[in-house]
Amino acid sequence: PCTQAEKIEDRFFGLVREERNFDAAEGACQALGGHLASIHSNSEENAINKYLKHNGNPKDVLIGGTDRSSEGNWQWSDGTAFDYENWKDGEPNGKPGDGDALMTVKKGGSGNRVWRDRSTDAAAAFLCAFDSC
Ligand SMILES: [Ca+2]
Ligand SMILES: [Ca+2]
Repeated sequence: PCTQAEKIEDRFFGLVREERNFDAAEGACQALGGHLASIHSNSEENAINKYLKHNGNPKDVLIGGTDRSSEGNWQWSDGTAFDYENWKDGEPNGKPGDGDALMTVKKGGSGNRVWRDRSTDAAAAFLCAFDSC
């Protein structure tokens, strides 16, 4: 995906449209030298959403958030601070162990996206982020 990755702020983001579950997606991003994407601001998310829109705009896109190690304590797989969030109303709502992966999902036809917690077993397209390409 680095070949089609887009530079947004200081990182490169690459969408993979093959559907994988959380661990397989994180492994695939790591094999390419990155991690599943973390998102740290509204402006960054807006730019990411624009990129997704230009690349098929899958309904669900897995990114790197997980609360698997401590229910309700969300962390990014790249180790950066969980300092921004954009949950859909009523989310996260997974039962412990059953809603430990973060997906950004299309919100109506607006092109905006919001976040939902889903099972780490749920497969979806996924977004990797790289410090360099
Ligand atoms: Ca959870
Ligand atoms: Ca949920």
